[in-house]
Amino acid sequence: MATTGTKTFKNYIGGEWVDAASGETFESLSPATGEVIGAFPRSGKEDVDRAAKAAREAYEEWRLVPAPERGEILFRFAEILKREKAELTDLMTREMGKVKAEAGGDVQEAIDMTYYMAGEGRRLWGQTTPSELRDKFNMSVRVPIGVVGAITPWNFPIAIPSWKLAPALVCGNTVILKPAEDTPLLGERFVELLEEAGLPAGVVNIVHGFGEEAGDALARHPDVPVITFTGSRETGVAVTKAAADFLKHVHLELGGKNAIIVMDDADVDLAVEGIVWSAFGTSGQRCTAASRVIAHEAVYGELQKKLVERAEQLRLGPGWEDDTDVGPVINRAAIEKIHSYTQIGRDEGAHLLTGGEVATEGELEKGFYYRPTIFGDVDPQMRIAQEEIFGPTTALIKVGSFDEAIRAANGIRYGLSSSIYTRDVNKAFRAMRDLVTGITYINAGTIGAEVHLPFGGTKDTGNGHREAGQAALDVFTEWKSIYVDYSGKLQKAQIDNVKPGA
Ligand code: UN1
Repeated sequence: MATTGTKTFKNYIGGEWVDAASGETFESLSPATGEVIGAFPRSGKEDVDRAAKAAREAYEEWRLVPAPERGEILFRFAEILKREKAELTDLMTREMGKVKAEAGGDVQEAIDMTYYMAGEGRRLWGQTTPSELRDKFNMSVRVPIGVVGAITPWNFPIAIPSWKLAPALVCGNTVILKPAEDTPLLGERFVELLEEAGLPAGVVNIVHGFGEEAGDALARHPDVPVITFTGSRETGVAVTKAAADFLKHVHLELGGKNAIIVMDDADVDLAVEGIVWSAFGTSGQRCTAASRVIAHEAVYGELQKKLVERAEQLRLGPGWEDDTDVGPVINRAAIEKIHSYTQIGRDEGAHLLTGGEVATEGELEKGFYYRPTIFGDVDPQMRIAQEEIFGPTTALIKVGSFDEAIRAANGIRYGLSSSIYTRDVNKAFRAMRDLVTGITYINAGTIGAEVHLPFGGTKDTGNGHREAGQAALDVFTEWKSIYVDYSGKLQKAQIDNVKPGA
């Protein structure tokens, strides 16, 4: 890996690498070993002020750069990400902890998103439509908004910055990125590579630090009209409140409590594969993770047995080792939270089938490893079936019918992803219609979204916006309607074209 040790990194503001105004730093630790990855500026209001000034100034020129030219810079960035894929993948196994294949997938998602949005530079379609008056031309165009504040999480430390920055930039906005304090080096590499792709100074800026300090200052800054945030529901509410006094556009991507339904006619072995991948991939630290399995009573016993067998075969270890199936969780607080839910599940009377403990054998003791955990006989109302745990824990719920399965799946505050395993086409289509989530999978797990479709959820998962796909453009542009009157005379809409007496 290129950059480990106790090196001190900087913020990037207006094309300069600079320390935080406070001169203070914080450390990024590897969740796999506890080793120090680097030290990063602990930024606050003053740093955000500087970044906002730089981004605001750069905006006045960047918005005038033709969109295809902005797209070409993104295309170069995608090529650079491809070149750096192996290095970023390795770094991700160390700084964030996910296993190599998944870390490679995270980087690939950024490559895909960046190419997709590079192409958008030659689309960014608006509409033309007839006018109700003669000699008049009507159209609508997308216009950039200004400075975007992007507050990104640690669980997809390269992919999610790309989901936010690639569309924001191609649309003509400038950006201040505040990456998660658990993965600052990946955030800094992302911005360094964007700089290499040829973005003018001030178009992208990075301000490191904590949510309550740098993040809060960004959400409150009057010159940052758009905030895009991925993280917990609670922080999403705090961001919304901080931004409210300025009536900012706020895009939120929050929690999930995603369910996989397994019907009596399902291919159970296929479902087991999908559940293991969706519940324990990324150690369950995806918003889309399958933290609930709702199984028809006819297959519940078989499914439970096979799932427990599979979970117990999973090998815990550092993400960079080839035979690791499940990496560490992000930090000490995470392991404590996950373990507290094991106790909550027990106290609620759910049946702990496997896992439920911190793994400490050998080298694992140095990092934050939690055994894949499955609870059986879970009531849909229990806290372990309602609250987001964000760890390798899933809850098995037994139901007697399709309708009961849908009710249980929908009976939560979140609405991100859902899935059903069935070979009955009628049930599949009813599920597609009735599951109240932003994403639904048929005969696949709850994870694996592709970049050219909208990503996001209903209810408390967000506030109605979507990222990825064409939908992302709505977060980073405003519509402007333009009327061109070439009649040479005053024409009054709704009046001149209405016949007397009509
Ligand atoms: C997230 O969990 O925050 O569909 C994003 C998936 C990934 C993205 C997950 N492509 O699981």
